[in-house]
Amino acid sequence: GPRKPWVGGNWKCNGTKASIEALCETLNKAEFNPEQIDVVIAPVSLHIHMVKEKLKAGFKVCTQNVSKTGMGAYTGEIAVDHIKDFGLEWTLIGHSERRQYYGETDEVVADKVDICQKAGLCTAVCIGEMLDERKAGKTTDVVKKQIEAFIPKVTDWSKIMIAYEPVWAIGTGVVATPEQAQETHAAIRKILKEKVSAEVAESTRIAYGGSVSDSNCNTLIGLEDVDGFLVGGASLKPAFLDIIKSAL
Ligand code: G2H
Repeated sequence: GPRKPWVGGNWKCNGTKASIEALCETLNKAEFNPEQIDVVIAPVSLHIHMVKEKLKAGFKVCTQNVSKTGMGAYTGEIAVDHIKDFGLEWTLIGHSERRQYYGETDEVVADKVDICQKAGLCTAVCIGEMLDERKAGKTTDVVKKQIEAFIPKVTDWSKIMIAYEPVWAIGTGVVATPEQAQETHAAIRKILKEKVSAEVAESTRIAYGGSVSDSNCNTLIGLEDVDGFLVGGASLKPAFLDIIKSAL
C-alpha cells in the first residue's frame, strides 16, 4: 500500500520478568526492515527498560499510556518527558480499556494528544465503538466524535497513527469481518478528508485492532484502508511473528 505498515504488540497488564524474557527471544526471530515497517511493542512500563535491552534493534518500544500533565507533583504518572528521555518514539493513547476502566474521555485523549504533539512524540490514538453503538448503526458517528475531539490538537499528522478497535472485538475472539473493517477504516479516512485535508487522509495510517490473529491477519492486511494492526492477546505468542510477516 501507499503507507508504511504499522504493527503494534500491546502487552497490556501482562508478563513477568521471566515470561517477557522468553517472549523477547521469540520476537527476535522476526525479520523485517524497520525502514519499511514500524513494529512497536508496548510492555508494562516497569518492563520497558528490560524489553528495550532484550529486543533487537529495529523494534520500537512504546508506552501504553502517557500522562496528560508533565513532570512534577503528579503521583503515579509517567510524563511525556520521561518517555522522550528514555529514547522511546511512541505511545498509545485512549485505548478502550483506558476509556472504559480509567475514565479517559475524549477530552483527556485530546489533552494527551496535545502534550505528545508538543513533545514530538509519535502517538497511536485508539478509537472504536461499543457493541450497542454498532447495533444502533452509530459506528461512524462514534468514531467521528472521537476523532474530532483531538483534531484541533494536531500540528504534525506524520506523528499520528489511528488504531481503530471496535470494543466488541477486543479480547473476545470476535474479529471484525473484512467488510466491517474496511467500511469503518474508509469512513475514518473520509472524516480526515472532510475535517483535515485530502493529503492527511491519504497519508495517515489506520491500524485495525481487536482479536487480530495469525489466522485473520492476511485477509485484513489486504484491505485497501487497513495499514497494520494493534495486537493484544496474539502479541504475547509466536503468532505475532506471522502477524508481522503478513504486513511486510
Ligand atoms: C485490542 C487488542 C490490542 P486483542 O485491545 O489493543 O487486543 O488483540 O487481545 O483483542
